[in-house]
Amino acid sequence: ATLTDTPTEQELIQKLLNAGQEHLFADWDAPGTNDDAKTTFLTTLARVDNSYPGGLTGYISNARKLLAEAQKGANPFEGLEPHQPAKVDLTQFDETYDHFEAIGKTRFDKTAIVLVAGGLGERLGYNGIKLDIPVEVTETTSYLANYAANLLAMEARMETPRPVPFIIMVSEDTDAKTRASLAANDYFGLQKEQVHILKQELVPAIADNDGKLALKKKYELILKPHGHGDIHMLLHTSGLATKLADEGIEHFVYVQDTNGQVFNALPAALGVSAEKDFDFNSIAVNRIPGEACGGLARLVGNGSEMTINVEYNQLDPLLRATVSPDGDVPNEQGFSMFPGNINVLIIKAASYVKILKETQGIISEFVNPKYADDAKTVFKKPTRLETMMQDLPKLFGPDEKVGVSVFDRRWSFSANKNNIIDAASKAAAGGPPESGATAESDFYLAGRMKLQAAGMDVTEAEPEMILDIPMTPGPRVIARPAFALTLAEVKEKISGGSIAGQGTLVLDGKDITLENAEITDGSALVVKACPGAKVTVKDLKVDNAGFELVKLTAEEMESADTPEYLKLRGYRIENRGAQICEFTAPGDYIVE
Ligand code: UGB
Repeated sequence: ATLTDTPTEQELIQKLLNAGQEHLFADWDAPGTNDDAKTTFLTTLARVDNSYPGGLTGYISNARKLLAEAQKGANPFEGLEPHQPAKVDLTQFDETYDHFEAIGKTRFDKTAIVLVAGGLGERLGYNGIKLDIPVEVTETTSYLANYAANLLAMEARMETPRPVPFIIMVSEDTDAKTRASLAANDYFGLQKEQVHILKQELVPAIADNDGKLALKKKYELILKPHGHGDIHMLLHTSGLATKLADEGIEHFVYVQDTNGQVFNALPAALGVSAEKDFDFNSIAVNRIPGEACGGLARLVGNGSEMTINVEYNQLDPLLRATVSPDGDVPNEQGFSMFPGNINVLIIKAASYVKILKETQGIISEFVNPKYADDAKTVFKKPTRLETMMQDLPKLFGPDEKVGVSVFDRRWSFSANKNNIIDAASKAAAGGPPESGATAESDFYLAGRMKLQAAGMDVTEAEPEMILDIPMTPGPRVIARPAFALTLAEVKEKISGGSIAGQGTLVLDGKDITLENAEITDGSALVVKACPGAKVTVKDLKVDNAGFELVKLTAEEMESADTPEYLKLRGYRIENRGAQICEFTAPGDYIVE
């Protein structure tokens, strides 16, 4: 390279030359030719150098180490046998559930929510950020709006309300659009100061076992995402984990970008974390064999044990080599042997801060190169180091307690991760489609589960196939977080009544009670009450044209005028005459 650069740039170049990266600076044009490209290249190198703890040379040496292990074919599970983890079973709405929920709801003022939203969602193929996709199209609420509403509802239930810290991890792919969405919607009612955006940087791809950084072309690195595990590093380097812990936060809760169910399980899961004093609590579901969701197991051997997520691509080989020669096969209930990780994690702040200080938040990186030769010396394409946020317990010692809280699958988890083609083939193979339609269908299902828990009579509509994806079209029930955050609250506010088929019920507001409401198939009732409006719906029979679920025609599926968020579910929902009762001034109201 022709070193016409600043001293810091020269230092960086020298550092990289010493680290075997001569190829980055070979064949440089003479000064005056392509100078802009050179500057951009050096700026990128400097940015990565700054963002990665240990800098680029640290990254290169970590890569060499991990690549050497991968080349040797080291089995990360050598000598380990999977056993059931410490579990709390919350799959039933029973006394245990009520017990933990009651504890959890007293913890909202000591909880921060961390949303990892740096992923582009390549499997979904949506042209925007996933947080902007509506989780439901009855009222069209985006994932981000839904998360924010849950935070506000948590605040409304605190003895002394305080803002729930909301940390959003973004990446170059999602940063601008996430900020734009927050700004355009006035932060969805949150205070700007309670929202903390942390940006993860991409990392350079690596071309070979010597850790040579891969070039797209002269003066341009290939950069790739480093995985959701970056959140730990960013909470450390930003100082935010320590700051929030100092301000009284006792638990950090990690959620993914498209899981509309997560806040259903949160109160009880927080209760488990608090009562069991878990340093790390993984929310889990009964896993379907072969599903793209890791298995949570207690790995015992080599003189120690550790409860950890075994990622979905590693689970079957581990089971085959140890406890299940047939691999990842269903048990009597049709589930996989180990609970499925849905990447909703609750981490105790005190232990977290300590571990972050000890490790700088670098969470157990791994590398997964695809080799072109048997000797494993050539890669098919450049690889990179990755991290997963659920790997944090790998850094724990024997004193840290890791546990698993198992919830009903559709109560706590239904993501929107797959495009309609892939979702249909997943469904055909007997697995969960995890698509736009199923995520919405499960959103309503959770609403129905709430009504049923309160004793309301719910008759489900027949399942339908939309674009070869099975979904249950109703009843479509939305119990907004403002209405109730816990099952206990739903039970207090709803008694008697029934809803059937494709009936719709939307409840939004803290002081709404429903006594003996009957919503017939296809009818709809929407009740919204502002703070201070006390609404009693009593002995009301709702029989109207309601909301209709209308499948998109082939033409509409093709048309550029159809919003993409409708195309990814294959239908829209139209108001044909729903009864909408909206109370915008404080007072006592009765709807009969
Ligand atoms: N994400 C980031 O913020 N940054 C990144 O660099 C990458 C992702 P995916 P994945 O619950 O179904 C996870 O890609 O990695 C965010 C668990 O590892 O949707 O295939 C991204 O925006 C797996 O054990 O998931 O699998 C999104 O919010 C299982 O639990 C989140 O990270 C699986 O999720 C997840 O990213 C699941």
